[in-house]
Amino acid sequence: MGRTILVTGFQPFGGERMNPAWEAVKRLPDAIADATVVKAEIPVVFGKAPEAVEAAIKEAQPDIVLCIGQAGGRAKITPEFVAINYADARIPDNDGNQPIAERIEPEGPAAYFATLPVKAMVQAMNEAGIPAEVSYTAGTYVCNDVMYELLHMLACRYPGVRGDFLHVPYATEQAAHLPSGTPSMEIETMVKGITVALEAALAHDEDLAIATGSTH
Ligand code: PCA
Repeated sequence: MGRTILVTGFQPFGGERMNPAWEAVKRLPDAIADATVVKAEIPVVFGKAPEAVEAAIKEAQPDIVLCIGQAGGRAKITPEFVAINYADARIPDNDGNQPIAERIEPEGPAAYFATLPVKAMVQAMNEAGIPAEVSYTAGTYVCNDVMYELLHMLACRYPGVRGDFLHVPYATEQAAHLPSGTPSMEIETMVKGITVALEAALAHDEDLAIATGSTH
């Protein structure tokens, strides 16, 4: 039997009319390599977003889960290496919640590392001509909340399912209304990058030992 990949994308937030994450996710093919791709749009709300991810996991029974969000200001597609047990919101979420300096899971570990092969994913994207790099911070807003809770639920309740979070830049359309020099990417380039990254995730149970780290 073929495998299943669950990919989620966020709704718009922060005054934007679109979220490039969901725009890219909804354009993904319905199959990648041997895997069926299941897509879900999730709210930009602390707590509710990971609940929506878990509901989609129960329904789709995936082998791999990749959640995707917008990181305005980043120039590349960035698979996230680590999620931290900490919520610190600069702006309210879409339900008006604004946690400040809070633990996500009071009894949970300080951090979880991605269980998808982030280095292999970045290498595959770069070889396909798509700007990508590993990120070592998913921030402290709803995306980190989703990544932390995803990896927590996979570790506690869904053994064998691998997961990660990936950030995409602003879409070109968004940058048209933003200050000069704001980095952006075409949605179609994101679609290609996410597809190649998922092919790499399917192909590698273990990550590659290649130098994708930083000098700072
Ligand atoms: N990006 C935000 C939340 C939703 C999204 O797409 C973040 O990086 O936390």
